[in-house]
Amino acid sequence: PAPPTLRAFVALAPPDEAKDELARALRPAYAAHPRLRWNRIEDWHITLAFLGEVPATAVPPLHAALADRAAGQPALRLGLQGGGHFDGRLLWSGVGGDLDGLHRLAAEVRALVRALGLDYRDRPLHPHLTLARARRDDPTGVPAGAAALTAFTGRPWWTPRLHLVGSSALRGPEPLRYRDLASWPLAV
Ligand code: 2AM
Repeated sequence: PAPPTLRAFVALAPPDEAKDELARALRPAYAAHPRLRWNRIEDWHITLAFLGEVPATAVPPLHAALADRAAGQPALRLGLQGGGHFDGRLLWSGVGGDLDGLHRLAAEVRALVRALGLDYRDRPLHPHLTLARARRDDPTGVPAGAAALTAFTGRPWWTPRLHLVGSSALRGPEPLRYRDLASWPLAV
């Protein structure tokens, strides 16, 4: 049998107040586009590095390296603002604030992941928070949602923690489900 692996990614999560503020702004879009596959608010995150399948043996050194990185990372001032879509299929909220700091942190996390020898192929970083995906037969919902988001600017926050998140391998009509595997406070 194949050795156990874990599908995981490293992410930041906005605090509840910031998520509530965006959820309130999205209410008309939720009502207008119930056929979109909306991500659960508990699952909202900003991905820094996608790790793919992580072998179980790599998990302890990964935890240690991420804990160490988080401890040396001053909290980042970020905010949710604007939004857009990828190919009319994926609706996202944009991220503003200390984007230089966000890019530096993501580059460092990606470097430590590579240094652990994890086999991973990542996309160029485009800081965003995925809100919804379109069903095949629903071409208008995502662009309409993106148009509704352009005027949104949320209140900024200090990023509290760095998260290692597991993604369920289940793929189907429902949105992917995520679960926090571990998280570490950023330095204050
Ligand atoms: P997305 O939100 O734009 O889909 C878990 O899949 C998280 O990792 C998602 O936030 C996803 O981005 C991100 N991710 C980055 N690179 C990925 C890849 N190559 N395959 C799947 N997800 C990836």
